[in-house]
Formats: sequence, structure tokens, C-alpha cells
Amino acid sequence: MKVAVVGVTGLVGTVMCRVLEERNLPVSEFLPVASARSVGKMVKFKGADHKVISMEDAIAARPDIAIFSAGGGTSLEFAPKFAEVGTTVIDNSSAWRMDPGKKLVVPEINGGELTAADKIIANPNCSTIQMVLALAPLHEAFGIKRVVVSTYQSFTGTGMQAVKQYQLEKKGYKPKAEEMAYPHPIFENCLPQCDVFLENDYTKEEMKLVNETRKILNAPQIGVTATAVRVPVNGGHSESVNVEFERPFEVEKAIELLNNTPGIKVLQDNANNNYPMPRFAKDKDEVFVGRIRRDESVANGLNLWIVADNLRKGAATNAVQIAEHLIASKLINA
Ligand code: A2P
Ligand code: 11C
Repeated sequence: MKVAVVGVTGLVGTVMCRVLEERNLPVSEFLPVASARSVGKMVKFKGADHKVISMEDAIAARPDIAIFSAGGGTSLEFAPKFAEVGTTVIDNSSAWRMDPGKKLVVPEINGGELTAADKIIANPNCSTIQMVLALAPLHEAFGIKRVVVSTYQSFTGTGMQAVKQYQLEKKGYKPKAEEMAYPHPIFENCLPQCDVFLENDYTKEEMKLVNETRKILNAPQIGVTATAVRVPVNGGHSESVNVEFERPFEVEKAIELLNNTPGIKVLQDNANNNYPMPRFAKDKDEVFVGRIRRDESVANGLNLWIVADNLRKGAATNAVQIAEHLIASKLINA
């Protein structure tokens, strides 16, 4: 299969290449794509050097699959152009996620909804993916009424510029205005702002957690409220998630369901102070769940602590799993 990675020089693009190498997708031709700034640069894939090509050259090459992680504007403009030449686009930006005509896919949950006609498939937001993977089996069993989530998100979620800001600040430098990814320092700080503010005073990231969760779980009736916080963590998003169910449940049953969910690892060993942490989740593909306990303040409440590598299951791994699902279901010829 001819596979293009669009945004190959970015943080997610780089991890995308590693995940593609590890997971044995049948890649016969690898097309690294980035902006005009990077055309001609070399990137490594499976031990060989490959020249970065332009969007135009990538479209002309008619790849079977193009995995995009190059920002919403780029996806809006170029994904349809790839689709027109027969490429299936798996898009990691927010551009198409809430489009009623596009599927928003976490393969373990709703991969079964995909058809061969889906030419632009949306990969959800990182903080949404890890949360819904844990919520899906619980929703099926007990019916979710309401979710209250607070996130602790790594600066790697913002991209390369944020990593540079953090590194400069850690070394004691004051970044220039144009070097700042955030309106404040991120080193030794927490910013209760991920992405821009919207008219309702929530941030865009917070509303992604609300809207994408409902779409993926196919449950517009679920109440979701979110506070997304940027923390000085070098990789890995953590989430404190409070869930209220429609029906009574047993905590042991919830743990059993999570234990039996592909892609989830329960890490709950309080006696030894073991619980999920971003340092532990780094470079792993699973979503880790711990601190599972009843919320004793409501009738059917549960608290969870959910951690995952935001660049892997939160982005690259989920996108590659969508490609794997398309091949396994014969929705695309490999
Ligand atoms: P480039 O490195 O040439 O700017 P990050 O989110 O880590 O900053 O990465 C963004 C990625 O998206 C980079 O690979 C970047 O390429 C790519 N990109 C940005 N704008 C475009 C564009 N208009 N066309 C193709 N790739 C783009
Ligand atoms: C963050 N969730 O950590 C973002 C990064 O919609 O895919 C990815 C943005 C997106 O800030």
C-alpha cells in the first residue's frame, strides 16, 4: 500500500512514522509530506532515508491512504483533494470531526460503522480518545447520565512550538514573543486554558470533550462538562473523570468491564501506591485507568483517573488502527 503521512515533520507526524514502522501495516511505498518549508528534507522510515514531498506531488502519486496531522486549515483544504483521486484520508485535525457526514472513529468502539464509501475519516481529539475508550463499556453496561472531566494535558499536545517554549523556560531563558506557544510560561506553571476561548467561556478543547464524546458514543443525551488544563508534563495526558450512571452498578463490575476492554489496562494497586501516571504511559499504546472508586456523594457515581500517551493512542496509534481496521474489514485493498 502507498501510504502518505501529511505533517510528517511535526510532533504527531514523527510518532506516526514510528507507529507505522512498529505495527506492520503493509507499506510498500512511503510518502512523507509537509509544507513547502520542509520539501527536500530527509526523514527516516524503516531504516531508509525518504525525501519530504509537497502536497501537490503527494496528490499526484495517488496514495491508498493519507494520514493527516498538519492542522485543521490544511485538512479542510487538502483532504477533499486527496479523496478526489481515490485516497482514503484519516485526519487527525478537528476539521471534519463534527461534520455530520463524516465518521469520528475509535476503532475499538465504532470501527464497525465504517464503509468503503468513507473517504475522509476523522480521528478524535487526544483527550477525548482516552476518555471514551474507558467510558464506552461502562455506558453500555450502566448507561451514562453525566460526565465531569478535568484534564491535565501535556504541552506536547500543542505541537513543536510549545515544546520549544518549555525547553527555553526550563533552561532559564525568557522566550521572545514569537517563540511563545502560550500566553503565559508553561514551566513550573498550570494554565487553565487549552486552545482558544469560545463564546460560552469554555475553551475549544473543553467543547471537543463534550461534543466528540457524544458523537462517538452515539449518545447526544449524555451531559458532559470539562475543564482542560495545560501542565508542564513532557508527554502524556491525565484526566480525572467523574461519571454518573442511569442505573445502579458495582465497582467490581466496572473494574471487570474495564479489564476486559481491548486497549485498556487497569492499574489499581493502592497498597503499593501504584496508579497510572504520564511518565509510565509514555511510549505505550494502552490507555491506563486507576483510582477507580465510588463517588459516595450521588446515587450511581464513579471516579476514574485515566492516563495515556497523547501522541500515541491519542493521535498516531488510533489513526494507524483505523487504517488497520479498513484493511482487516476489506474496505480498502491492501
Ligand atoms: P512544516 O514542518 O514544513 O511546517 P506541529 O503540530 O508539531 O507543529 O507540526 C505541524 C506539521 O504540519 C508539520 O509537519 C508541518 O510542516 C505541517 N504543515 C503545516 N502547514 C502545512 C501545509 N500547509 N501543508 C503541509 N503541511 C503543513
Ligand atoms: C491538546 N488535544 O493537547 C490537543 C491536541 O484537536 O487534535 C490536539 C488537537 C486536536 O492541546
